[in-house]
Amino acid sequence: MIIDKENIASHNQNNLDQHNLRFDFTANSLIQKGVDVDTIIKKVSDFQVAIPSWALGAGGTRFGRFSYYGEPGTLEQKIEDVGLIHALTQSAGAISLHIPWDVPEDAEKIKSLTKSLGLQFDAMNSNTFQDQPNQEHSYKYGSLCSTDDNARQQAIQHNIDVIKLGEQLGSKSLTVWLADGSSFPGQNNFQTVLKNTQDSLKQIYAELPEDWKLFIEYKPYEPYFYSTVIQDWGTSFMLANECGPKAYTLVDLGHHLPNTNIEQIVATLMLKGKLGGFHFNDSKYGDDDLTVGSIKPYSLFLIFNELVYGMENNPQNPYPAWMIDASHNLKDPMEDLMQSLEAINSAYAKALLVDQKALREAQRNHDVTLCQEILQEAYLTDVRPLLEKARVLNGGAINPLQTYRQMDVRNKLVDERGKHSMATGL
Ligand SMILES: [Mn+2]
Repeated sequence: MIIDKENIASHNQNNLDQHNLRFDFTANSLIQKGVDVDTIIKKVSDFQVAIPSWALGAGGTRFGRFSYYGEPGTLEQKIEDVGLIHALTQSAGAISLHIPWDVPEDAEKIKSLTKSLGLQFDAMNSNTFQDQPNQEHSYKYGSLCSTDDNARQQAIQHNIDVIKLGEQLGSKSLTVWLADGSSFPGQNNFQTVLKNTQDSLKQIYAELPEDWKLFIEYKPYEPYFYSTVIQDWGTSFMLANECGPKAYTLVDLGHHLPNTNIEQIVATLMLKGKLGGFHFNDSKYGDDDLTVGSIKPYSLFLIFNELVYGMENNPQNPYPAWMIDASHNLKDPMEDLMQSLEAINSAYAKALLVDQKALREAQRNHDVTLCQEILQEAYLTDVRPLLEKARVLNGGAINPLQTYRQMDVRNKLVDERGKHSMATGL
């Protein structure tokens, strides 16, 4: 199923008068305050977030998985789903593949399908956190950290294979999320598993093409409950430094203990030029993988405030790779992803509204009250009309979620794919 721009434009007609009213009010108010509204719209338009291939199927928990109908059963269908989201939102211009869940049978065919939908390939994701059928050596007790040389070598080779596959598709980065760890004190020798991991990552890094990046994720617990080898940003940062200039830390919002000051981590990494990528989601307690902005929208804004500052002031840091890494246990994944995209764009636009000059001045004057006022002034601005404008200018929907429902996309996909199609993934 493909949604063309004329179809979207005709749905936009119903919302156009309302949009124009709202936009004029917001834009005029901001222009009065000296805000360059056109630049903000342009920046929001340019901001593209990758959708991971595993996000289009129903997510599960340790207790089960409730399917919904019309799931994408093939890689082609997953790419088509991202294409639908991108057509409506104009802000999901990339897909991130997970290997081995999404090995393309014909790389060239997949490449041309992706291109025809206006999508690019984001980072490739390797998987050494589960055993595959017919796999020779088990990862039950670790992969890149393993004290079993055969298992470790197999995990290194898998990552190298993923790089090779990514090269065929035109991807430029590899994300390593390492689930290695231990569930009981004494199970692992901390120094041995860290040393093994460092050595494995260096071997993978050595196979990285010149124009590629290696992203190293971290996580304090889960799937193991006592320790993970790469538990925090500091460990990831250290490993990235050990590997070399093409290796970076990747921040996943859900991979922190409650109340961690993530915006400060972002600032530290960008100052050091080592923030490579970002995974968006939201959480209440742990790695809940909830819809972005559904629990802590103000935190998301504060994180974007540091990202915007870093993108403007830290030329030593490359432009980060953006991806949504959420799980959809209850909602239609496509609806959920559109809500996440809206929250991301909203936090970004609000961060762009922060009066950086006034904030610097207030900080210099130790005017703590004013510092807070400046942040709140930006945060409390309703930026939705600006996001609508950014979409409309690119042929997207004024209201993507409403348009998706009016077009009855899900039911059409059920007709096309059947009720009980299943997406690969956890
Ligand atoms: Mn992640």
